[in-house]
Amino acid sequence: MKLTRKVKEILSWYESDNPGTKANLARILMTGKLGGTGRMVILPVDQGFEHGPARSFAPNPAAYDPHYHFELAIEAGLNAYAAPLGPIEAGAASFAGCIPTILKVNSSNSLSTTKDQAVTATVADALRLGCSAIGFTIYPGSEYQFEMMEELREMAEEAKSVGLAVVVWSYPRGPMLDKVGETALDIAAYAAHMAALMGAHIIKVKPPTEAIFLDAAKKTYQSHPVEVKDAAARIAHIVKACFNGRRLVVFSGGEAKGADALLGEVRAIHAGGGNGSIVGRNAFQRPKEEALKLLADIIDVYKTKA
Ligand code: FBP
Repeated sequence: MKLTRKVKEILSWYESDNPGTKANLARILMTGKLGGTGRMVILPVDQGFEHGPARSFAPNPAAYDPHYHFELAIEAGLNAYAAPLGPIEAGAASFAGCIPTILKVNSSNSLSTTKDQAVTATVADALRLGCSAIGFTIYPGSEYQFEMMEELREMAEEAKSVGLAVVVWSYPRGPMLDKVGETALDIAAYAAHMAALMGAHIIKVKPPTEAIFLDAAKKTYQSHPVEVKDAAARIAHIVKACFNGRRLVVFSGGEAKGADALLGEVRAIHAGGGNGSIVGRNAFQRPKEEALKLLADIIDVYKTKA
């Protein structure tokens, strides 16, 4: 496979990585209908852990079957499929080599009263299952944020040493953050930046709102304003926080919503220079044909020249 100039350029940003990690990043970037463009659409299916089986899969019961998600990601021409250990194991032989996989190595659940995650898989699992990357969530702002960051440091070091890429879900939450704070622009940029500081190859955050939450940051945002009303400008601000665009950043889809609303967000991500979307519920909670149509529309947005 010949890498495109764009993918070669992206790989050059990761100056310390070994050939194995670069090959795995290239695999993700070169797969699917967006292969070679530097943009990505990834299917994440860890919501069974995060929200429970019925909330995740009852809207589209076919999605109770782990093979369904591999098939959806492959048929839609996505770049990668991310999931915890069990679902990746459940399709490992049937789909070996069909699509890059990201093993989600920590998970939370809705029965927990603390903002923390358990480590539920290992780097050895990722290698055994032929994954291209590990995926790890941190909760900046939680009472356990520093332990989570230390766990990430250990797992990222190990993953990189054996040639895997590292994808970090950076989701601010914890005692000082209310719902507005969790997705405020300054907080989202801070969370994305911390993931970059921790050595993430791919950073995943929620699309930011126009709120500025931290009192300490308000003065700076007043003297150096961001066009907060413009969704593309907000995305561009997050991209800047990720080493001025030297790290890949993708944005999550969130709860199931109308196709127009989701496509509006995708257009803003595209216009703001984000690298793509990681869309779970909005994909697998729709009937398959509808999901394939929506994913094709998302891919079309990313295919157009910025
Ligand atoms: P969605 O597109 O379904 O939002 O998936 C993205 C994701 O990051 C999942 O990986 C994760 O399970 C979920 O969001 C967590 O969402 P929340 O923290 O809002 O419950």
